Amino acid sequence: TKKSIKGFLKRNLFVLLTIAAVALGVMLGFALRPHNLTLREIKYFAFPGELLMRMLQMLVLPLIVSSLVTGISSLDSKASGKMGMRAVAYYMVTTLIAVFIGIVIVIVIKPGKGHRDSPVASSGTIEPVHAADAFLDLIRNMFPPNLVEACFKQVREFTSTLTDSLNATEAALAVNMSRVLQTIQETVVEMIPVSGSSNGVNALGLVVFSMCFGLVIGSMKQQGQALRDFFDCLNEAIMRLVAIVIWYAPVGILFLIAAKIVEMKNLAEVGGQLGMYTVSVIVGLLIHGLFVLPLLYFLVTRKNPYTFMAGLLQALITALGTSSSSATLPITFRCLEENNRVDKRVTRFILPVGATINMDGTALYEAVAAIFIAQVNDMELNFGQILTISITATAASIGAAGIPQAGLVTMVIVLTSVGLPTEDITLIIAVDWFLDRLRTTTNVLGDSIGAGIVEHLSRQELQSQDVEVGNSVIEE
Ligand code: DAS
Repeated sequence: TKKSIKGFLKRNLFVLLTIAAVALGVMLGFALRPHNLTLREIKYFAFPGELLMRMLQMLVLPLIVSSLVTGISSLDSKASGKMGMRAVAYYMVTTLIAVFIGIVIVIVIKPGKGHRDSPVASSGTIEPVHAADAFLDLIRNMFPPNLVEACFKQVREFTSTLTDSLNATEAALAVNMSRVLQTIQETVVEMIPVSGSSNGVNALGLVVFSMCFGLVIGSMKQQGQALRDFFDCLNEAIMRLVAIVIWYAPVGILFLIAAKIVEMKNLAEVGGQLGMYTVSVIVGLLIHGLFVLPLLYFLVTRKNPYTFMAGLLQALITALGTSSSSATLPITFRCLEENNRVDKRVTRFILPVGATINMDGTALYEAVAAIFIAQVNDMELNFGQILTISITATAASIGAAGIPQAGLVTMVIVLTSVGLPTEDITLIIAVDWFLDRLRTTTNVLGDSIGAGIVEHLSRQELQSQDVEVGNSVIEE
């Protein structure tokens, strides 16, 4: 048995470390709270966590492109079309179920009835820059969350240093060129907002481009082989980097969680309506994540959903720690491929799309929040308005980027659609950081279960592809 315990520890080392990190983070956070750290001290303390976020974000961009291109180009267009349809059907069905659960719960619990609470103020003072900040910036910049932005910035800085050694005409040219590069950089950054610095927009454009690119390469047969190999190799290399980052993940998660606990407002302040609203969202997410999705998985595959979910534990905890489904994507890939042995052709195709558009947790939360705000304003919603909320909540979840608190921004769509005051978003800001973590975890769970379901439904196409190409493109 000593041997089997050792074997268990070895197999589950990272999961155990990650769970230990969460526990330690919570303890450390509560132990430090009474010390009333300044904002600056908290920022330093959070630094190891911030680095993890940046490392993961850094990997996301090449990961999305390479996985989608290889995933799609390795399937024939008929197979990828079928698989895509199944994924979209799954996304729609599960998102609508999530919205439905949210609506039922918020109508039953009625968190917004009674006297209106005043919103719990959120803090935020700006402090001057110190030498230590500059140093941390240096390390921070070693991990650019957006590789493309980083490339352009580099070239631009290089051209502007060149200008010193040139004559007037050349210098003018170089300055022009530098301007052009800056414009390109800004445009590209707008288009590819996987970075934590840009806010709001999502990676949809990138996903669409990569899918089209993959389809085209796939149709090029032999001619496209070089590109297929290139992206396949790129994907493999990125996944190896992920395997390294995974060693650091428990440390990062520990500090992400501890720092958040240190800086959060006194929870005793969150009572009354806001407390009930929080409970409503949590109950909804739990029902969806622990019962509905597993049931769906079981009904389709006839396999144990909780075993499947156990394999995802690390990704789920990373989602909890980072509040970002796109930052979690590298870990989600690893969990599905390594632990749950989901076919790589499925994960490569389905996961990047799911992380971008499929957000069950966000949809549920949007519906609950909108109806909560209506209740607070004593506004009776009729059936048509509730229907409008379910449609716009779905749209808002598709439109939300996989970055922290993106759902709070897209809330505006839902509120305006039924004439609710958008400034009432301030009512729910105080607890949003917390609910964001939970809904992100639900989002990642939904994407992963979706990959499992689509794999099961597509086994025929996958098998016939195996026979056709001898499965040479992607081998284990
Ligand atoms: N935090 C987001 C996510 O990454 C979405 C949201 O804010 O709802 O899934």
